[in-house]
Parts: sequence; C-alpha cells; structure tokens
Amino acid sequence: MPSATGNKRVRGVSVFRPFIFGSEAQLFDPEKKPANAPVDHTHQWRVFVKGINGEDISYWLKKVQFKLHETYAQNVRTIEQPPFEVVETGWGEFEIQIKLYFVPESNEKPQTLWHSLKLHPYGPDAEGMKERREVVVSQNYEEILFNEPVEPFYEVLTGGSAAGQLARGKGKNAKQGGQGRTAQIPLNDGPKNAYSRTTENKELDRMAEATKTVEQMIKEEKERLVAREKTLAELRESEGVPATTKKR
Ligand code: SLL
Repeated sequence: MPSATGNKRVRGVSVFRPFIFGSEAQLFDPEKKPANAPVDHTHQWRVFVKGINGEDISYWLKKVQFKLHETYAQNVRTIEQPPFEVVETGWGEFEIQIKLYFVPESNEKPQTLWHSLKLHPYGPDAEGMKERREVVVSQNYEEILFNEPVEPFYEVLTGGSAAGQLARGKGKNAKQGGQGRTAQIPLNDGPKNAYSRTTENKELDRMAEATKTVEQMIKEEKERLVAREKTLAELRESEGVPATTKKR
C-alpha cells in the first residue's frame, strides 16, 4: 500500500545505515540454571539487531520479527521497540530468520536476513572456551542501503537537515551514512576514523594558539613602527623639517 506521507524520491541519492545483527550464547552455570528452563536446555542465548556503539536505530527501523525454530512455542517473535532482541534458552543451533520493518515514512518493503545461531565455541581455542564457559558471539556488521529514498524518509534519515548532503557530496551515486543522522563526525577517533570531534577540537586549539601568536607579532610590529616614526619625527625636527606634510 503506498504511503500517505509522500512518494517523491530523492533522485541520485543513496543513504546507508550501518547496524549489527547476531547472537550471543552461554552454557548454563551448572549451579545457576534458570528455574523455568526445560531440563533438556543447556544454553542461554540472545539474538539481536542493534546500532553501532549503542546508536539508536529506531528512527529508521520500526520493528524486527525473529522467526525461531518450530520447536519453540510462539516461534515468531515481533519486537516493536529497542532493544530489538529475543532472549531464550535451548539446546540446539538453528537458522533464525530476521525481518526488518522500516518506519512508515520510508515506504520501503521489509528486508529479510538470516542468522545461524551459534551455541558452541568455534575456532582454534574452542575447547578452552567451552571449559571456561565463554560467551559465544557470532555477529555481523551490515549496512542497509536506501536507494533514492522518498522525501519524508530522507528527512528522517538525515535528521531533517541538508547537513547529510555535505558528507560525501550530492549527486549521482552519492552515498551517505555513518554514525549519526547528520554529517557530524564521531566523538572520538579510533583505528577506523582518524577524524573525530576530539581531533577537531585539538585542531581548533592549535588554530587559536596560532592566532594568538600572530596577534602578538602584529602588536610588536606596530610598536616598532610607532618607535620608528617617533625617531623619524625627532630627526626631522632637529633638521628643521616639518613633522607632517600637508596634502595639497
Ligand atoms: C538441531 N536442527 O537439531 C536443529 C534444531 C532446535 C533447537 C535445533 C529448544 C526447543 C524447545 C531448542 O533448542 N531447539 O525445547 O523449546 O540441532
């Protein structure tokens, strides 16, 4: 059904939004097995869809439907607000269907992802990890690309400002995305982002320092000039030359 909020697309623009989806699982602590867990269950797990560094993604993601294995009662779980996750217990691994529903302004169809729930440690130290009952994390970084979003959604994505346009330029195939809703750079720098508000502030401090130095130099130069003019005036006076020459 077409959205009532507007269908005009922003031509030549793609906006992407990053997110993480995956699971975390842990073998029950033999002493602390949840009382309500069925006897054959061995693990506690969680499947989720979330923003990067805890970023709220609910401004573009409206709800998430997780489809669990049929062995689960009410195996279709719809989560309408963050955290978009299902916490469960179980004994076996299976494929989870994750369906992303976007906010109504988007006029976008839902998109489906698949995640393999991992309960058992894998990799070179699998045995050691099992021994230590380490949390088994299996997650993926993903980016959703909205090609030529409808205008109201574009507004939502970019925080209602044209600032997003500055991120990577406007025009055909321009891609926008990143941490926030605008082109604002991240707070701190890291291995993946050399530019942050911290580095920007440092740069501003350096510029303020440099400005101060330059102002001091100008002040000193002016003082020298005044002193020279004074000397010149004195010389002229001693030679009987008028200190100032009137323009005619
Ligand atoms: C397997 N193909 O055989 C998979 C199926 C099913 C997992 C795994 C608990 C269900 C319940 C549960 O862990 N199901 O008892 O509610 O490994």
